[in-house]
Amino acid sequence: MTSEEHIERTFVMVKPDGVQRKLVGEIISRLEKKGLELRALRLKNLDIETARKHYEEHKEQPFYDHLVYYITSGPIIVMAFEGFNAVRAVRQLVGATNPIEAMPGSLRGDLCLEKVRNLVHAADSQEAAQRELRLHFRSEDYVTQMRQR
Ligand code: 3AN
Repeated sequence: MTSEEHIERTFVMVKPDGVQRKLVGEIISRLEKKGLELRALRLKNLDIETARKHYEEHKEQPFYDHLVYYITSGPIIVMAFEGFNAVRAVRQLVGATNPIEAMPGSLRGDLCLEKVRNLVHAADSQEAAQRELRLHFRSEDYVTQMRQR
């Protein structure tokens, strides 16, 4: 392990289009195959207040209201994944915001077309990951690691 590699926890959400299109299994599978470990998971509807907080950094953007409307339109999956450099690793697997620019092989590059309905959200920094994990999970939602034999 180099000094740049460390175990992190990151926040990942399957957006309503991902749940509706039954891509939850595929998304989790790709993250797990990379070597990331699932530590918490919930299927839920997001209330408007939490959605507004989640997208707070975009509140001045013209697409903010639409984003909040969309993210509360149907069930989502919220997850905590753990692993080496998990924040960057997940962002690479998710791909660029605009699916047309996302690399083939990434989730957005392979599986979606639109900017708002772009399948997955993943925290873009360790600070964002901490904030989003706190917003969506309580401490008792996390599982502990497998006991060493
Ligand atoms: P990412 O999800 O790739 O980190 P952000 O954080 O820049 O992207 O934007 C958050 C969300 O806002 C995106 N996932 C996307 O759904 C939406 N979004 C970003 N840019 C636009 C845009 N120009 N028009 C419409 N929706 C956008």
